[in-house]
Amino acid sequence: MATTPDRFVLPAESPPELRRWVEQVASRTRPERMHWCDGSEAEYRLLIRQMLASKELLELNPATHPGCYLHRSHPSDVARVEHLTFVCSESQEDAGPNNHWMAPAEARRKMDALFDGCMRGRTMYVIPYCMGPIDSPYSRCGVEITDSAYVAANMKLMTRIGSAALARIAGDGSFVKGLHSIGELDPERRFIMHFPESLEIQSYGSGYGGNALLGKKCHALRIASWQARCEGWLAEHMMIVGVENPAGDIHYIACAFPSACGKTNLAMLIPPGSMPGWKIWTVGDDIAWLHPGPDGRLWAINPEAGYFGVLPGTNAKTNRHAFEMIRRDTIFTNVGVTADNQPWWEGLDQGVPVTDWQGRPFDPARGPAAHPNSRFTVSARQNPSYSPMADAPQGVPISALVFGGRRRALAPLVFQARNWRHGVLVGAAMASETTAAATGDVGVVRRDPMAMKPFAGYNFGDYWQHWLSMADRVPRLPGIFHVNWFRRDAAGRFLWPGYGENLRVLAWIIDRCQGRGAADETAIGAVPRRDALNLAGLNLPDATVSELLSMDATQWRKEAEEIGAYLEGFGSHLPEGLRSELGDLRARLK
Ligand code: SAT
Ligand code: MN
Repeated sequence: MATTPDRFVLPAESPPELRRWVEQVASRTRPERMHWCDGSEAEYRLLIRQMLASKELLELNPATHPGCYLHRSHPSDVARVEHLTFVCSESQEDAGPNNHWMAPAEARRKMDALFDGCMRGRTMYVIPYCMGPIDSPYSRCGVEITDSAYVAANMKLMTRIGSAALARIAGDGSFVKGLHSIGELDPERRFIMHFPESLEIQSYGSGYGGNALLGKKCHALRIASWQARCEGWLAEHMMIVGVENPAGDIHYIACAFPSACGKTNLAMLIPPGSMPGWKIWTVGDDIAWLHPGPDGRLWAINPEAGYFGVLPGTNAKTNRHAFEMIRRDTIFTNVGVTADNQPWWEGLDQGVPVTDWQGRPFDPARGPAAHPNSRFTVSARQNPSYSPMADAPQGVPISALVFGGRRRALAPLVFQARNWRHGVLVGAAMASETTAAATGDVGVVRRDPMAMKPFAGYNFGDYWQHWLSMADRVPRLPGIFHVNWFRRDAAGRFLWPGYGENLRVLAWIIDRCQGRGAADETAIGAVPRRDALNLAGLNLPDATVSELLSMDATQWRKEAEEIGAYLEGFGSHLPEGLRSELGDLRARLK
């Protein structure tokens, strides 16, 4: 085997285990150059200049969008590829029926062959990163090795990279090893492999989002969920928001919705005019790491430092904060462009696209100008509602956990689980219509427990048991709620206005956490009395409100059957606590 070219200088402050691994990777992948990321602004600008020169990035209109660039990914590489994503635990049972599994030895053989010489002529970037505030005991570090400058630049915006992370790694002793190459961007030679037992990720053949920015879904959810189970905490697909009431009290809520179901919009919500004095503080928009705190409550940090948000539908009305923050220093991926070189996506209420996301003259007959999963990457600090608590090492105390999905029928606007165990069932039973965030059909209802179907790094049965066990670890657990902003009437129209008006529902949730907020106890949980929800100024017809808050026992009996069939698929791993909780639900629905 060839050795590492001695022209590569490895930083003296890097721990021996890291140096050994980098040398190993370099001798397998044979890069032309090696660059250790220090995370500086100068380095970011250098990466941008290089990508402008290689046409990986195009500069957007510097007058309207200073510091903004467009990246067009390969047309076959526009979303996460769940069918090519594997959890490679020693035993298949540990991965569970919820994951694709490959034996670690086989996965390594496959990946070794793909990585062999794959960085010839390219630069290898070594990116030390920290998920979470550098000084938080709850943060965990990793190093991503990649041959993509686009990945390096995105990692700079999305996480805390560079020297401070490297120093922490040297102190921590362990780190997640993430190896990535865009390869040939060939869908036939594309795999995202996770080795939870050895804290490793190997990703080949995709340059896109969750497949390539390894700190995000691969580390902060798949690997971290495994670590969290071993260490007694939770790594969840949840946004975190602080809701400030007119008295100035802030309550923190964490919400799990599947990809492209509005977590980012909710995290940056603008209170409606009819709720003066209310304010929203964004802690995170996608991922929460939840730890039992010293005071007996559950505390959350956002492991990320930036947003990788969906563009279509984003405008001054639906998400003014996002709209404002992406007018500068933002990387746009797969959007259209106007004649004066501004980024354009469907749902933008100004401008006309002349070029589509593939760089062709825009022709509506060929589909939308922006890809439905087109994204912005931006530092969280540009968000006008950025919470200073996002940098607090201890995180924020969580008052309520909220599950939700896209469901045109069945689930009422909001209900509260009866207790923690029932809440775990509510999360485990989540279902949602699929979106463009992953390749495959859009709009099909599928089970997506805790919005973690694509992201749980181990057997869902064991994962639910771990959730149940939090009751023994956390004396003052948050309340658990379920919301559905997407219910429709017989004609297919949305019943609830959504967006900023969702604050009305959050206000009821906070009331409930404080022992207020009138509700009717139903078989599925506590549903608000209509006078307990602030509906002032909405002009919703009575019939609409009734429908939004209705619970149809016949439909729910059928749903309970389907939940039962789904859960039983986990066989002996299904916790007894969940099985009996479902039995109780069935009995209440009789
Ligand atoms: O592609 S990502 O996984 O980063 C975004 C998402 O699907 O939520
Ligand atoms: Mn997500």
